[in-house]
Amino acid sequence: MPSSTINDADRQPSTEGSGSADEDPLLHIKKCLALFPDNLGDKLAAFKAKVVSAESILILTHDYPDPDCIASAYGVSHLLEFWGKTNTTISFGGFVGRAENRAMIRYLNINIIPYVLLEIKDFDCIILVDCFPGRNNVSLPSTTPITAVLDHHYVDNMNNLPFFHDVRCDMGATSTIVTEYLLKAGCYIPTKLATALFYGIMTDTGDMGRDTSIEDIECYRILFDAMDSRLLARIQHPDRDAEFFRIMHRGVESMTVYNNVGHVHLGQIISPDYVGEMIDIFHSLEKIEITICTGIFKKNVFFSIRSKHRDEAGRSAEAIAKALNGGGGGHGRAGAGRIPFTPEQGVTIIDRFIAIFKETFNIADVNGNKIV
Ligand SMILES: [Mn+2]
Repeated sequence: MPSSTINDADRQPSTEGSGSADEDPLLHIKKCLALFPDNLGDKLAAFKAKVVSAESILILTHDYPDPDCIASAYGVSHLLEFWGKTNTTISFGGFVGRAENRAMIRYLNINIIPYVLLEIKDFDCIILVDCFPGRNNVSLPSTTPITAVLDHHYVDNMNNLPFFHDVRCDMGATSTIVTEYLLKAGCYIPTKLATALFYGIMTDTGDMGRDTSIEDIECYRILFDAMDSRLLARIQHPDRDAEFFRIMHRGVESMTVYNNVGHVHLGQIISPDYVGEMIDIFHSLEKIEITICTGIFKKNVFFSIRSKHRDEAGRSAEAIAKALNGGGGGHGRAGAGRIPFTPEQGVTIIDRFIAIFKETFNIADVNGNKIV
């Protein structure tokens, strides 16, 4: 294992004028480590102590995974391998619908086993990444003992939890926390992993445009030097199936604007991650401040919220979901949730959802205008 933490062999020659020939090549990383939390070493040691004696390790992400959780799981499995643990399995509930995320898994050769094919009792160590036990986006019985959790979503109460946890809601991505662990551990980050973690930070922060901390930016810079930008471009611009355009068409026809709040309803979708994909496109509509996107998948309303300038997306997602007996949350500029409904509620659920979000955003008396 090389001692360098970045992939020097694949690094492009720097065009920057800074730095002399004998400058320490790891100087930037050393500076970056100084920005990381003082207790990072303790956290890393505590995490290692919890997992290193396990026989069989499961790394689980949230259902319908996004690049941040896929990269985080991939990074944790690499760190475990660095510590001599080769018996790890990465898994998630649901499936990957979004073309970019499928491309990421394919081009980076990330080995993922669907949750339905696993026997939980086969594992003596379960690590959750980018999610927290008990949330409605994790496919795991509530009684299953958890070993460790790495996450950046807000959690109400973290007192007296029986598992290791590093939950930092001021981080834009769990990939940042995992990158810090890899750097602190002195673990080599190969090109493909660097590409994955870079893409994880990039997507969760909307290209560094929202919910970004100084640590996200520093990790992003380090990973930029170590990743493969051509590979990243292939992931970002995958071929799409016709269903993508049919769903987008329905979104355009449905989009309704209430003052500066836009709502897009995608109808029945073949995968819940279309909601997160489409909202980022529609949120670019001029004069829009807040965008809400909904879609129906397997008797659930899946929804996402984006906010351009006000840090209220996650809080609003949580409040709206709660009012309709679902679950939701997120960050300042991006939130999401899921609301289960019965067949009897089926015809009215979207109308009720609209009434609740109009109340939440103080537009209850505003009539909407379609964009087409
Ligand atoms: Mn995330």
